[in-house]
Amino acid sequence: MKPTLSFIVLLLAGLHRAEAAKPNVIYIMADELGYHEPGFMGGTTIQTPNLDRMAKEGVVFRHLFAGSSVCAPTRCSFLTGKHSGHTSVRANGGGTPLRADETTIASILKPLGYATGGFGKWGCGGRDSTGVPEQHGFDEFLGYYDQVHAHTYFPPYLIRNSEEVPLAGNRGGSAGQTYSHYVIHAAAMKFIRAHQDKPFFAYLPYTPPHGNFDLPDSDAAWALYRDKPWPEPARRYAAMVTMLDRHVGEVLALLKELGLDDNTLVFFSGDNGGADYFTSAEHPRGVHSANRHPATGVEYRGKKGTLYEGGLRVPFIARWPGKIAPGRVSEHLGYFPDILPTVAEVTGAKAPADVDGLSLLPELVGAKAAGRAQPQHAYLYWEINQWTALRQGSWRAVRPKANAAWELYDLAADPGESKDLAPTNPGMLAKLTALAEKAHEPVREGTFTRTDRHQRDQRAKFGQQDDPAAPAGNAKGRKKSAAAEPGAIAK
Ligand SMILES: [Ca+2]
Repeated sequence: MKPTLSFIVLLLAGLHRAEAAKPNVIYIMADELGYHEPGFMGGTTIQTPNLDRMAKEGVVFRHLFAGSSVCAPTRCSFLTGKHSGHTSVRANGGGTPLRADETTIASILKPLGYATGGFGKWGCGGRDSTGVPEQHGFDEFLGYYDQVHAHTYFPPYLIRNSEEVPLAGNRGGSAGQTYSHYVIHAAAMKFIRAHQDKPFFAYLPYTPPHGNFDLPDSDAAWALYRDKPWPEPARRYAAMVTMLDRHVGEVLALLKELGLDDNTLVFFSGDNGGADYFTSAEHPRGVHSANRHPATGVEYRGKKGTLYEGGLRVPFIARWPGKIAPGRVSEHLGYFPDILPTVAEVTGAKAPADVDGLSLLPELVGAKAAGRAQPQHAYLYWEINQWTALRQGSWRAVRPKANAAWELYDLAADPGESKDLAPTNPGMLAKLTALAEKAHEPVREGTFTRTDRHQRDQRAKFGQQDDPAAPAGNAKGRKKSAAAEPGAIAK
């Protein structure tokens, strides 16, 4: 029997509905936000009303660790689902590339028809390398490919799919008229709106509050902190976090406006542990207390760049109305490599067999809805520069230098890693270090076909153009007239 036209129409309508039902995924990653800085994590100095509301509407993970303690390696771990003993980007120089053969969260979603957009700091391959986002599943990526480029919010240009997008009036450093983050956020909002009718993955690795600690005086958030009794960088930092919080609120409001709330899984997290910025005698862990709970005084040792707990703890929220029960706090132990398999399970995409992560779906929606219990990691592993660390349950082995002695901590009794148990528990230490040895593979980085454009992007931090007559930027000089937020916030 030949299928009738009406049957075919019905069939296509059904397929369309099935496709429309595929959930959207948005991942917002702040650059540097400390574990205890947002209000929902105990912070008291910075206002984060939108994140606090998002936390109440979703689940807060207290022990969902970063993939690494600095920008590029943690992004690579996130994107590929691998721990840092298996990743290709373990250096933090700026543009170290993914290999051409690597799979990312975006590239597993492409075959399912997802629109894929990235907006912010890439950090997994400079221009003309094998690591560029448009070769790794992204239809569109706007922002900074190289992290050094991202050290200014007033660069003469951003990059979109490896081509330069000029930003008017910018001279690098703090000098300019077009605040890059406004442009990046507006593009992210536009992407979500443009793809409201098909499934999309929006990856928002936003650059605030990473330094330069810089935002236009005209930003509404600045008025909240302008007169605080802190050094100016600490006030700017706080304002950048509140600005970021406002933009998260705008993303959530847009989902509501478009009727996508119930069909969109939204994550928010930091990218690496807090840096203990703005320390003083009065605030030895920094004005904003990234790694010390302001109320309880419980501290995590270390900070960004180290592999003590403080280098890896990030605030983490997942929100999916109707699927994730609101107001829950999860004690599950996981890390960035878990995101790729989670997104794969949620969307029906195929995760590569060699990822190190475990899907978080049962922990997100409950074992009953997921149809199985949450799998637990045999261990979590990190390495960066000379550091190595491995965690198994509450036990943690860490080695701060290649030739240093391993240290051993029981976090159940000693969350601040203050009592080294290596001398008294050599059996546990030997077990963990044997696992660490096995977890490490030699790094295999991607390659560049040419490096001139990548180097140009690094120079753009200072506003320098290839034209030697172009004005150089002044990292110190703030242009007071800078940048109203484009009314855009894209319609
Ligand atoms: Ca970072």
